Parts: sequence; C-alpha cells; structure tokens
Amino acid sequence: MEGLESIQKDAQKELEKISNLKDLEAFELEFLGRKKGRLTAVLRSLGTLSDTEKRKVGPKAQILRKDLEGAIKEKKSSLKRGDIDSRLEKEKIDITYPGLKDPRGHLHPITKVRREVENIFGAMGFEVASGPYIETDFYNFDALNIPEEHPARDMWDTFWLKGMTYALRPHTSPVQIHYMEKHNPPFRIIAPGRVFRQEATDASHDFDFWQLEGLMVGKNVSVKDLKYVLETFMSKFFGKKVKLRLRPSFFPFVEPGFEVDISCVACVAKGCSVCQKTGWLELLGAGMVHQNVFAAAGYVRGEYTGFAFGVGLDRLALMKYKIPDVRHLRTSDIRFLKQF
Ligand code: FA5
Repeated sequence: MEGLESIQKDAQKELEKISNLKDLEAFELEFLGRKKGRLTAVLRSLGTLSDTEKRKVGPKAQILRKDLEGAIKEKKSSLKRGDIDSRLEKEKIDITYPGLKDPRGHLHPITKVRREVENIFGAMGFEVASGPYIETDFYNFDALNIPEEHPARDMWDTFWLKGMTYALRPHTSPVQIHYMEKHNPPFRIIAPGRVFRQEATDASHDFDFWQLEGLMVGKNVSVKDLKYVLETFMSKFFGKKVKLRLRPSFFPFVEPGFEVDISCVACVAKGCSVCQKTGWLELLGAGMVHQNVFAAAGYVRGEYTGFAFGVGLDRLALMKYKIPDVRHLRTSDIRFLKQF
C-alpha cells in the first residue's frame, strides 16, 4: 500500500504547477479517481488492515481526502476566475477612445423646404396633391386656356416625347386640372413637384427644378384671400413680417393675373444686391382662376371662383439658405450639401 505522505507530497507539488482546468481534471483522476486514484486505492485497502493500523491510517487518509477535495475546488474556482479576467482583458472596451463618425446623411435642402412649406400650408387647411411628370398637351396647355398655335405656349418650352404627343410638364399647373376633374369645391390644395423646361441655365434658372402650385376654389374666393394666404405663408416661412406686392401680369389660365413680389428678406426692403436695390423680390405668378379652366375641368362656368399661384421651391430655398446659384441644388456635390 502506498504511503499517505508520498501521496500528499506529490499532490502538493503537482497542484502548484497546474495552470488549466484540463490538467486539474487529470490531477483529480490521479489521486481521487474511482478506479485508479492513488488515495482511493489506500482508502479501499483499509479493510485489509488490522484494527490498530486501521485506526492509525484511516482518519489520516480521510483528512487527506478532504484536504485534496478542498484544494481541487479552490483551484478550480481560481482557474475559472483567471479565465474571466483574461477574457475581460482581451475584450475590454476603451470608452474614452474617439468614436467613429456616423456616416448617415441628412435631408436635401429642397426636401427640407418642401416639408416646411407643406406644414405651413397644412396648418391653413391646404391638402397636398400631386400629378404626373409626363403630360399630354391637354393638361399642359389646352385645359389651361392655352390653345394650340397660341404664342403663350412659347412661355413654357418643354421636352417633347413620342412625336409631340407627350411632354414633360413645364409647370405644376396641370395638377390643378387633374385635381378638379376628381373633386368638387370648396377645397384648398398645394402641389409641390418637379418641372422641366428647355432653358439656357443661369444662377436663377435651371432646366429641372421644383415648383409649388396653390389652388383654392369656392363660392366667394377673392384676391383678398390670395393676398392673405401668401402673406401669411411668406412671413411664417422666412420667420419675419413679409409684405406682398401684386403687379398686373399675363398667364392665360388666370384673369386677372399677377406677378407677386415680396419685400426683400435680405435687407428688409431697404435695397441691397439680392433685390438689385429695389427692396422687392420677384417670386411667383398668381391670379384668379380663368372660367375657361373651370370649364375644361368640368365645372359649370361662373359657379365658382378661385385663386391659383405657382412659386419656385428652388427660389424659396435660395433665399432661405442664401445660396447664390440654383444649379448647386442638383450637382449632388457633397461639399455643398453638407452645409445644410
Ligand atoms: C408658371 O410656371 C405658372 N404656372 C405659375 C402660375 C400658376 C401663375 C398659377 C398663375 C397661376 P412662371 O413660368 O413664371 O409661371 O414660373 C413660376 C415660378 O417658378 C417663377 O416665379 C420662379 O420662382 C420659378 N421658376 C421659373 N422658371 C424657373 C427656372 N428655370 N428655374 C428655377 N425656378 C424657376
């Protein structure tokens, strides 16, 4: 029978060297394993000893078993702790490290302006309507009181498709007809959308730009309503009191028609380079809907009155954000877009 002392010495020596759980398992088997454990063998053979021997060896062997079991348990938990520590060391996060830049984009200035415009008009009871980019002559011109061969068509030279049957819309006014064909007055709508024109571009003219159409129709709608609605919108949009000036002008689909100027928002009507020292900015076309337009949309002539206006969304954006050239809005130049 192996002596308890040598078992204890070996166990102590080996245990000190153990640095992982796998070796600890092997150690446990070597000393306490059910079949071949060295201490197990001693404990099993106690029965073959004399009573005196038994009393001498028995308690010592039991104590050694308990000690070994305790030491194994302790080693196991310290090895596990070590494992966690080293994982923590490997996976630790330095929360003071500068963050990675968020690559998310943001809304385009035209989208921002469109949403703001929709909110302001929405608060005044205007619904948002839309229409197609590709139109027939009827919606682009005839229904808007611009007959074939009439020189007024030259005001909106557009891009023709399919042998002059279809064209890209040169303004948002066709949406008036689409909407009136499907709805009866009273109503108030705005129609923001892209329009396309054959245009020699410059700082304030592009060939692909955005317009905002407005249309309010009812029994007693008048120029007063037009002036009030536009003045309220402009003042809210620019965040300051804006004055309106209506000058007589010609658009075939309105009678009377106006060119609408607003008091310059850059110099507050004193005269600067933005308004070319006039104190006024030319911004939109407007007027009272022509009865021929109501008739083309299927209404009874003389039954309703209404106002309509068309303003360049791009021009609103230029003024709001002090952008010097309308063409910047479509270059997709990130250096430009980042500023908004
Ligand atoms: C029209 O397009 C009319 N449909 C507006 C209208 C609607 C009048 C309803 C009466 C009643 P005009 O061509 O003037 O009108 O264009 C209206 C506005 O669009 C201009 O005042 C300007 O703000 C903007 N605009 C016109 N051409 C361009 C362009 N090439 N680039 C950027 N904005 C433009």
